[in-house]
Amino acid sequence: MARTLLVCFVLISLECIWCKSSIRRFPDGFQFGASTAAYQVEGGWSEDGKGLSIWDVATHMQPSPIKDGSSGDIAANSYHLYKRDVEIAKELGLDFYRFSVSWTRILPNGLTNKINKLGIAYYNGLIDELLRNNIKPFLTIYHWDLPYELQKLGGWVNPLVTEWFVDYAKVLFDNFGDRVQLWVTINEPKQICYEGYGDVSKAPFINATGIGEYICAKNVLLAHAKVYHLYNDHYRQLQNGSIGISISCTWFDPASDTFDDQQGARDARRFDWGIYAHPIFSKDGDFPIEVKRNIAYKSAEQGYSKSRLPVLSNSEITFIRGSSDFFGVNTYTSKLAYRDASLDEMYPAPSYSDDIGVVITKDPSWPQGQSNWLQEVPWGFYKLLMEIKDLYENPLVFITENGWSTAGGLLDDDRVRYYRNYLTALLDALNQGCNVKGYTAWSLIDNFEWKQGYTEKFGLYQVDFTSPDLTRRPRKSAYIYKEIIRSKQLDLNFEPALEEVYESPDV
Ligand code: GBH
Repeated sequence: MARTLLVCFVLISLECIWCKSSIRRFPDGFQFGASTAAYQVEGGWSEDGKGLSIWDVATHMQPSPIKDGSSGDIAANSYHLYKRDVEIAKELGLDFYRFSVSWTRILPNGLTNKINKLGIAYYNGLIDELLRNNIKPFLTIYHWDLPYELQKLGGWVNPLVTEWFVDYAKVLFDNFGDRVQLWVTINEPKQICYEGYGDVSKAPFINATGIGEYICAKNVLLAHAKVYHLYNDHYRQLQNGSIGISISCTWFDPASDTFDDQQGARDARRFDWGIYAHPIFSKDGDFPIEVKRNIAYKSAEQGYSKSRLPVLSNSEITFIRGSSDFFGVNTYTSKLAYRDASLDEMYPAPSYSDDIGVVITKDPSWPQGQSNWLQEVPWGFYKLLMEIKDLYENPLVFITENGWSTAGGLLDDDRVRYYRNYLTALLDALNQGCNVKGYTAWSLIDNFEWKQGYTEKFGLYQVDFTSPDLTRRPRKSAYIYKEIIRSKQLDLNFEPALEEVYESPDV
């Protein structure tokens, strides 16, 4: 009897190990894609009537704020090579390609007094080429390249930005909505608001933490919701698409299981992505209670007559709540968080970090990417998806970005490992009932990595930035991803023929 039980146990565990670690399937209808963003790949920065964006201005500043002094002036030259990009998407077998539109290619001054026909023509070319190849265009309206003319007026901290954004979006719906059925309004509010207005890690480098990122947050949410309602009220019936927002989500895990650290990690998650997700996806709307509480408390302590976090009125709460057909999750990594009694001296006040009130660390055992901030923590991805399910009544989720950086080279085994482990975590979440309908790799090709210039590579395809034709070549990870998409399953033993990867020596 004991022996029979033992045999049964061994067989069951073996099967579990097999089903968990060897081959697992994605559900029917699950969609795979890859992503880029206009400023990071297009180049053609002043061609055919395009106006200046804040990144054109930032990369031409002296001294340069960019690590390698580079710019997106040419980038991967997708403005001229988009047909090759679509060919790559086809080679990979993608269901969709997520790209963004450059606001100033369409509206050179940011406003609608002048619509640039050549800008419209470029995206028509890209969209039509995708459709000819049976690849769905997934269009991001705003991925960080604000018109410089609008920045002069304050950009995302001027409440009028919601109107500027709506006017711009309308031009896109009018011109592309007959063929585009997947839309993201805004890519990564936190990176726009905190990194651009609170800090100096993204243009326009405003450095007004504790105030700037919160004013921006309210305006971004209202701008997003206005565009959602515009689509909903005036375009959806005819064009029949879906429209959502992409929010960058880091998983913060408590550094210990004390109550304080658990609460601290939760506060960190609410400040990182809850501040944007809660108003849209929670049942009650509004900013998360943890965020409102912390900022109000600190503001009072610091002598402000009211909270530095702007209030959302009841009508604004209602207007924003539910304004998304899906939750676009951009996620790359996780961190550890703990409370520390000596925090008072640690961060300047007021500041975003002081408002959260935690210390952020990482586990040294986590594999490290080429980007400082990027560690591979697949179980953090799983926990993130489970929390989104629990907090927001299991919303429809698209993973709109996920990926790994290297220093370069075609044989990218660590990227392969990252994708496999993150997709395994995704399958685990699907098994727990998470409503994830699609997955997007960042990135289709190597590109301009913002302040890091070309020193960090995220591409499934390598771009040779020294060759005049910006040659694109598949990395090993491209062959692995292609097989995952073809078979709709994750086979951890699949190895592409190395001759295929290695036509010539690695670079
Ligand atoms: C995305 O940003 C962008 O959409 C894309 O343009 C960019 O090229 C790509 O990722 C790669 O960077 O763990 O607390 O230290 C992602 C921005 C910046 C979000 C780092 C997570 C880590 C914060 N990420 N951040 S923390």
